[in-house]
Amino acid sequence: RFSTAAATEEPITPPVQVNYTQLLINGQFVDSASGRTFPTLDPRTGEVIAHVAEGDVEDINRAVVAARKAFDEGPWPKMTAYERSRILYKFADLIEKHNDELAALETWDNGKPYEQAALAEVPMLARLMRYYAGWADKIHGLIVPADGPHHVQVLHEPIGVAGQIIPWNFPLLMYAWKVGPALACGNTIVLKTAEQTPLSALYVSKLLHEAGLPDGVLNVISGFGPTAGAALASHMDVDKLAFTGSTNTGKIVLELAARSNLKPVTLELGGKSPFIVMDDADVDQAVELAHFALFFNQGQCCCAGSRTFVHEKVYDEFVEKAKARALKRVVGDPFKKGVEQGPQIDDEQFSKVLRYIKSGIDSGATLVAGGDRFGSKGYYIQPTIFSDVQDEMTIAQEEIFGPVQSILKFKDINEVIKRANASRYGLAAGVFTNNLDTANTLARALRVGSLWINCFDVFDAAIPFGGYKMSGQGREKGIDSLKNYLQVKAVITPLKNPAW
Ligand code: TXE
Repeated sequence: RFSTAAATEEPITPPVQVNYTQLLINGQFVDSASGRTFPTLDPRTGEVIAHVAEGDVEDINRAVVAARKAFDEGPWPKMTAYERSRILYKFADLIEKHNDELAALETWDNGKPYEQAALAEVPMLARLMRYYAGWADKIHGLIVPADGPHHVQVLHEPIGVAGQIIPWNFPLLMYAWKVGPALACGNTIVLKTAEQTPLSALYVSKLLHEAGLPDGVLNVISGFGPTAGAALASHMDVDKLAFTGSTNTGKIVLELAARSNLKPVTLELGGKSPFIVMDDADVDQAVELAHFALFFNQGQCCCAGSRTFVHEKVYDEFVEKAKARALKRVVGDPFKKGVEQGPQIDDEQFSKVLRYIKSGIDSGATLVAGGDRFGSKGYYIQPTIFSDVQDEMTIAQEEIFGPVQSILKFKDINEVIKRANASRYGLAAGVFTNNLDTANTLARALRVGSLWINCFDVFDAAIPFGGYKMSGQGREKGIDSLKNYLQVKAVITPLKNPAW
């Protein structure tokens, strides 16, 4: 029904090979105990890229034994913090050296534009590792002035074996957000990657070992959620769990953690983030930023600005310009230069997004652009826009996780605050205004973990990220992320001669 910016061409051959497909346990690439494998697919075509070892309960057990040994017997937690820091710095250098191979693997397995992976995500991975390398030798406890004649030290110790479960939308960045702080604090790790994107974590973990990481410190298990993931979440010898994924699965892993050994859990879950355009906004700039806030990474961002609230005074102009921008969006083979949008990750997500588009149409929202698959092969979807979206519609309430922008109209700031906050999620929000009072009011009123004023998706290593409400528990990145991986021990000694 609508024209689109680019046609999908025959897929370009990725400039990289798949070298690692086995599980990484105790510093060695090994087959799964069952010998089973599963295919990982190219989202551009649905064709098999490689068969990958399928980890299950027994493999998680083997990996936890290795991580436990590396924690209890060392050398990792017992190395000097400076030595740990140097390994992480060296790792960052190797990431930079292998930037293009890592980016190509990421694009091949995930479908994201190669330029984005090569120019932004892999460099960010190296940056995150340097950030955490810098922390490794600056983590220390306190001496506290307690009442009475006691010398009181508070030690900050690594928590132990960390279980980490990551999703497929930013495989390498999710890896960095989890592995970086855990290693900087001296923990050992069993990481379960997403079944859709197992390849880049195996490759980059090989580099980490080249940088000097001792065996057993980081174990990487490819496999499925209800088997390998659940085994990790419920393992009695895992001391901490960190999870990024859907809110539903977050509830499951939290319950598994509680029912097993009550391991502390950090969760980074779904969102339905508002992006609020005020009436003083430069409409062209607001359209561009709102477009980026939603469509970036094929719309597969937990913090996507997926409820675009536009003030009634600029609403009609905004909708027209948003439509023009969406129709100009370049969709196609993500290895091709200039492509802004590749395919969705897999058939399941592709079908889910198309179902949401149908639900938008059925519920009476106005389809302004897109509305269908793009091309006839792979999991591409047309950049889609709905206007006249109402708060109670499913597309305004549930996480679509695809290239579907929902535009809602509002009249005044108090109304939009109430409506923006009327969500079970609270991950992020965007605000577009030149008025300082408006910006400050919204910054205080919105119940979200990240608020971007006149910008969006600014992800510095030092900025904490996480959610209010059902978007999660705890924070990743920044100084707050270290707390997830530290135990606090109070050591109290009587002072025999308190006068001194
Ligand atoms: O997520 P899951 P899926 C949202 C987004 C998406 C939806 C479903 O809305 O459409 O979730 O995606 C592992 N025990 N997000 O199905 O199931 C799984 O193997 C332990 C938002 O991919 O949450 C994978 O490694 N682990 C999100 C990870 O959990 C289990 C990013 C995420 O998968 C498990 C991705 C179980 N029972 C999807 N079941 C974000 N917050 O960025 C699954 N897993």
